[in-house]
Amino acid sequence: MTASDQADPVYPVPQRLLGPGVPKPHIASLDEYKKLWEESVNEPEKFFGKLGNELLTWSKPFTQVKSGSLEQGDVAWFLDGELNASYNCVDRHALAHPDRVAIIHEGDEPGNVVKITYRQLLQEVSRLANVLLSLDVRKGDNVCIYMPMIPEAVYAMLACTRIGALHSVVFAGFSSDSLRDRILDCSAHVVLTADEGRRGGKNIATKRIVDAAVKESPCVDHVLVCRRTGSEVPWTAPRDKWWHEEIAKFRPYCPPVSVNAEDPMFLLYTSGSTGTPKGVMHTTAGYLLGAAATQKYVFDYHAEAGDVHACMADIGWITGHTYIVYGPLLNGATTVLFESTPTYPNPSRFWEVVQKHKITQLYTAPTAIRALRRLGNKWLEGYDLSSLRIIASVGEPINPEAWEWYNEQVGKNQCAVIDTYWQTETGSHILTPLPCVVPTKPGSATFPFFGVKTAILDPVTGKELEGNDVTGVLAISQSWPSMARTVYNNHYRYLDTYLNPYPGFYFTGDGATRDADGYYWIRGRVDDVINVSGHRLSTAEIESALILHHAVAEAAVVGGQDELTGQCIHAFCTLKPNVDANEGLEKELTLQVRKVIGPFATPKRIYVVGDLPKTRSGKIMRRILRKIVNGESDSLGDISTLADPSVVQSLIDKVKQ
Ligand code: 6R9
Repeated sequence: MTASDQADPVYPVPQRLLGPGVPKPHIASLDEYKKLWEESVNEPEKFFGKLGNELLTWSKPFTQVKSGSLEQGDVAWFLDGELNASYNCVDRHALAHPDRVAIIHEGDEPGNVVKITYRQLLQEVSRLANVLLSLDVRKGDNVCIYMPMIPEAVYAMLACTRIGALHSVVFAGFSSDSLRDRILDCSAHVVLTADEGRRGGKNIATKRIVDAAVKESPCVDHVLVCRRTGSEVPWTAPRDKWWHEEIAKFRPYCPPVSVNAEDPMFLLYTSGSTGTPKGVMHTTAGYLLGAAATQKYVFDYHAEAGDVHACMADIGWITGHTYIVYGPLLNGATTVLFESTPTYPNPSRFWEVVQKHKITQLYTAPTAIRALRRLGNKWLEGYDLSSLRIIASVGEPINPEAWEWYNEQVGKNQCAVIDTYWQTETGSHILTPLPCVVPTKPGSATFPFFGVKTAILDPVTGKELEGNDVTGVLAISQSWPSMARTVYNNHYRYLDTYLNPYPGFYFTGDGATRDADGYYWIRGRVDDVINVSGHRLSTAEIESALILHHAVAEAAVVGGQDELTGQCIHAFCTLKPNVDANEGLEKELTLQVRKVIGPFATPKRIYVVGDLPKTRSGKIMRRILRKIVNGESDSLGDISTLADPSVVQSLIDKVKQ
């Protein structure tokens, strides 16, 4: 069964986005998108040569646009050009419009707002870059950043790239062990952190976690500590240094270091399906161009119109890198840095922030959307959300119910709803509607972005499935500027994970359908695809069916082993508040799946549970559920990255019942 077997509703672009009173869209018609996309994949040299000069400022112009190949794993873009990331994000805007607000910091406590102009940004980044130089950080060195969502975290990233150092931002929710592993893997000798973090009204012992990690990381010489809460923290002199004392020593200008287009820009560790986390490496020009172009076209960002862009992710993830920091700042934007949670001090927080800062683009994750939907519409009442034009989603498939709620309750049917599909490794969006031209289907990430030549492959033969109405694995058949170039110190693993599985293609690891209209539907990680008696089922599809039930808040589906059918379906559901798990509920939910998808999709077991295992960024860890249902609870691997590791035992107990 494919998505196109159902009559998927199609939502036209809201007329309001095309009319007066809103900025004229950068891409104005579907035909224009199609024409440009064709050019971008057929004549990438011409297309990206032009775009590279339009969106980036070069200290030495490039003469060659594209080189290398996916077959050889030696992809390069703009090979002989030189530039500086920090200059592109900061200086050129500080020169052109120094008083424009670059960052709005929305602190954890409502009302705790700080605005930083481009002039200030240049000064702060420069001071810190000078501090890094004084700590012996040089071009090509790796610097670890483990910080809360405060402006200094952004300064830290830009200070690194200003002097050609690589940042490795580690999400400040990781345990000290995970942090240690990431510090050791790239031999960082400087760690930037804060005394404490602050989130949802609680203090987080950031510096203590760093202390524990650094204790086992002999490579670290210096820990620079920013004062966030002012609480007493343990101190190890001379290793530890106060941020404010160090920056006071230096002038507020540091010349940017020109780097080669292909010089590494940053590392970002990401979990693979096996083994230790991989240090995904992005290089400078290609990454910057992907970030700049998607920010401009996918968010239809208009700095001149005073757009305010709010990406609610954490800077510790790729979404924060590309759409809080680099994409917006490259476009001279005003970007919101949100320190809190969607529900602190109450579930109106997002809407209060949208209203207060007149946000034009809102970017969040399906998990947040579902959580807010579950808490009820009353939390949106009375808030003026009319500044919004584009509301976007990322990180996992968005189920149509959550999509519709987002569209109706948040967008008031007047906004483009943008489901953006991409990965740490892709650097920037690869499948996404362009907001003012692509009619959307809830749950589909629609079409490829410029330069991305998508292919659906038969997972077994690797053969490309041509035409529409096909399902297989999603791959990309030629390089695009912002793709990751290697895994740090492990190019073999890079080839093995992404380029060797299907020679000549970049393999995403996701299953996908291209429906009868050419729309792409992400089916989840290939290892999340369940094959029951020869029927290929997407976990996302079953989850979507379950969530249609009035009692269900969230659902996670995994494949179990089954002697008869090969695999079978195990479904975990949490309920909406004030709904009780009555005796017949599990049966009702089974019927629900049968009704929505078909009898072949009948789950073998349905568990109504209190909570699901989630990462702190909100992704459901199906890997853990899969192990639990398959009797492998003794080899769950690292669960310290879960938002609440205690969930695991209750699930084990439940499955045993
Ligand atoms: C940006 C980000 C990547 C994986 C990816 C896929 C899933 C992301 C999605 C989506 C369906 C979307 N994913 N966006 N699935 N629809 N719009 O999340 O990067 O953390 O590396 O995760 O997330 O499975 O392969 P990352």
